[in-house]
Amino acid sequence: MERTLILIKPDGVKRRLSGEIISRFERKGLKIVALKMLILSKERAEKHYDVHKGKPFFKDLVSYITSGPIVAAVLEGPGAISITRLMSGTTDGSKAQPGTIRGDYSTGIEKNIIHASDSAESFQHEFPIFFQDGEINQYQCGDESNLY
Ligand code: 3AN
Repeated sequence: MERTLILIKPDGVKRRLSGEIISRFERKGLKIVALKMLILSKERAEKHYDVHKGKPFFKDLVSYITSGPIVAAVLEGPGAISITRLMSGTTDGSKAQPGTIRGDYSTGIEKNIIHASDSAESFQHEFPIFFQDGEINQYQCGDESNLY
């Protein structure tokens, strides 16, 4: 089954939106298989965002994502990667569709509430920055035959 990583960024946590965001994904039919709150070190943040190294916003991005607690989760379900991206909305909250997380809760490009892996390759790169393999919980939900 497909898995993806989401991060609720410091603005989302501090605005008390963690429960709301996780709830949206659960109601959609995705399953939480790992979940934690942490403050990211500069080193881990730079690793997570290494594709953006050298871009003008890289330093601010790292300093922002390390500025407070984040919530990291691994979500599982068919199409989990594209579903979480669609539900998150486009990067710039001022342009994201209403009904998406960024469209409903963000007005900017840096404080945009959520990160979601954009591909299976990104998930492979990002997952070990936040979790160990043993932290994945495999279990069945009673409604899976109605969902998949
Ligand atoms: P997404 O999170 O939608 O996949 P990416 O991967 O292009 O977007 O960018 C990663 C993060 O970098 C974004 N979530 C955003 O916080 C920040 N970012 C991207 N582009 C800019 C920009 N032009 N100015 C400031 N921050 C940016």
